[in-house]
Amino acid sequence: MAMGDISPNHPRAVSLKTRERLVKGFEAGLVVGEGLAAHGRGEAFDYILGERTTLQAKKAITAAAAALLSAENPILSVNGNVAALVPGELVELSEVAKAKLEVNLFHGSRKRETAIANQLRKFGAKKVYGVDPKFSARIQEIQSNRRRVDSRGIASADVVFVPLEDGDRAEALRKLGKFVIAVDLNPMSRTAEAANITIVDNIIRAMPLLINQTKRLSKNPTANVKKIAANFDNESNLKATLGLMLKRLKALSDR
Ligand code: PTJ
Repeated sequence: MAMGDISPNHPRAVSLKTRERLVKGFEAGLVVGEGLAAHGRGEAFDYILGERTTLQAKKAITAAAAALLSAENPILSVNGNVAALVPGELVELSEVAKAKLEVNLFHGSRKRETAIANQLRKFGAKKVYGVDPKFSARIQEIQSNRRRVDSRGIASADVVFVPLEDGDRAEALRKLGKFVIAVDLNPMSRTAEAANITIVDNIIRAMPLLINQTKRLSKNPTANVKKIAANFDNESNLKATLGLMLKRLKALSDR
């Protein structure tokens, strides 16, 4: 299907347009082939969720906004998929949460790092971390290319936002005492389990809500905001999300 051929009336228009954005990102050198596969896995979980933002996800979004606002050095980690899907939203969130944007890739490549940084700049980012070798640092506990971080960014961050993440990084960041916020449609992933706050929602739907919650909470007293982040229970929230998925599958199988 050629670009622009998707009718807004198509029953799967949002999903098709999201795929189109990723493919465009792949062709522009932002997304790796593996990123397309990762998106497919996300879609499968989203389908089970009913492609909607659950009450549990909304709670996690509010807690995530509170955690970002309570941080001293919050970082938004940017990979190829999110650079293609939500670049403008990442820039807006970085502004409202006063958080730095850092490019951090699993499938490392200087060329892609530069393309992603340029994409963020195109959407208004004034400063992008993770691309200047002068400030390159290493987190030994991480077993992938993601160990290469910016000394002014992830290395010294207290709160790290890691959307669409693979394997071991959330665990390693936790061991280093950092507060981790994940966005992952798979509530069973190691990242989802290791994070302090996991937003089980499609990044496409979650980002605008996260921006709004951050704007709203920024007007609240700091002590209240800190309490919201501290009171969030990730384990029970993930269990409730899995329960919802089961309930939905059961209802479908009983039809
Ligand atoms: O650009 P790079 O090199 O940093 O690589 C990025 C990918 C995504 C390829 C890399 O991080 C990876 O391989 O990730 P995984 O291990 O496939 O994990 C990605 C997780 O994100 C999976 O659990 C998916 O279910 C989930 N996911 C995929 N698309 C979405 C999503 N979650 C929320 N919204 C989505 N649109």
